Amino acid sequence: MIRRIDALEAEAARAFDEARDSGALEQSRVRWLGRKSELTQLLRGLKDLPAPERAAVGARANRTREALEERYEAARARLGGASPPAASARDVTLPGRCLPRGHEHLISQVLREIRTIFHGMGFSLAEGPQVEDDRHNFGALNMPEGHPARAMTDTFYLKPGALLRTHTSSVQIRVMERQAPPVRIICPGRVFRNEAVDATHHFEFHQVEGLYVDENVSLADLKGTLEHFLKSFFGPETEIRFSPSYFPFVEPGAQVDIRCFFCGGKGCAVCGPLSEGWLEVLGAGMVHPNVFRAVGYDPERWTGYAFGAGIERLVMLRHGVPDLRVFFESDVRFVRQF
Ligand code: FA5
Repeated sequence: MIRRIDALEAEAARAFDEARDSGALEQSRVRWLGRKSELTQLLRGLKDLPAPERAAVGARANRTREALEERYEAARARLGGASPPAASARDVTLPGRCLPRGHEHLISQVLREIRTIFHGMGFSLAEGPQVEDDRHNFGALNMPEGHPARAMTDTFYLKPGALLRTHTSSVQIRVMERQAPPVRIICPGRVFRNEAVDATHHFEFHQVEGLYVDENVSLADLKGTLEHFLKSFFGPETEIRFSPSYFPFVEPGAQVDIRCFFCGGKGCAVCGPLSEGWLEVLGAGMVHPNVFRAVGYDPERWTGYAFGAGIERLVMLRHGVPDLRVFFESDVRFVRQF
């Protein structure tokens, strides 16, 4: 075995000395000194040798290893190469690997922005359940059983008496039931309607509701609040128009339009030839006395306004998104743009 070690040392030393470049030297290092090299295997097998032989062979093999390591270092210095990297070495000069980062969806960003605008006007946040009962979605909002306005929205019923809320106005009722006036809240949230899906309609979308109840609240307060909101959201130059509309839970009721961004008011495919350059953005009005009665507020003493806006429609207008279906499709090419 000693003879074999001598032969191995001679062969390996020659290979290191004759290496022409660092690639060849590295190959020789792996072959003669690497983990699977004959010398390493031999050192590992020492434990199986009889004791007297083990000492002699071990001493010889270790000397050979040291000699070969020196020979290798000399060859490396001659070729001007770097040592092979240790298993744990890290090259700290390499550029870091970028991990993909997610971010808030545009709808969530806008909901946060809307909350901030209304917080600035003293509104606090209220939330309510998406699965509602008849009273909170319809009855207490002045739409008793059989009221024709119930047909204005197609409702998803889960079972008799349990439905997916069709608007966030249900949260007004829940808040007024548990809180005495004054009330000044916004309620953002998801709503559901059994509607055919197209570029401006979805069966699932977001609304933000607003409600202010106090003594002597007037239509002028409602106008001022909505003007401030719409100018903060769309920009200070935004032109706003109020016109009469009908919702059973307000009297008088109003529709609020803004001047079409796309055509500047001339009339186009977005605002439609009949809208003459105006785009409807929300519904609003003074809270109907029957709503106050339903929640135990005295309509002789308390007055209030309410409004409700569709979030996707607001976002479509501000960001020029022509089809609201993209908000629900989770296509990262769209999501990453905002
Ligand atoms: C309502 O839901 C009333 N609750 C709003 C309200 C609150 C009026 C308080 C008065 C006082 P309306 O059905 O018009 O109203 O819906 C409000 C907004 O939701 C619409 O202006 C529109 O922006 C949006 N919207 C309605 N249907 C859809 C739909 N299918 N897909 C996307 N957005 C919709």
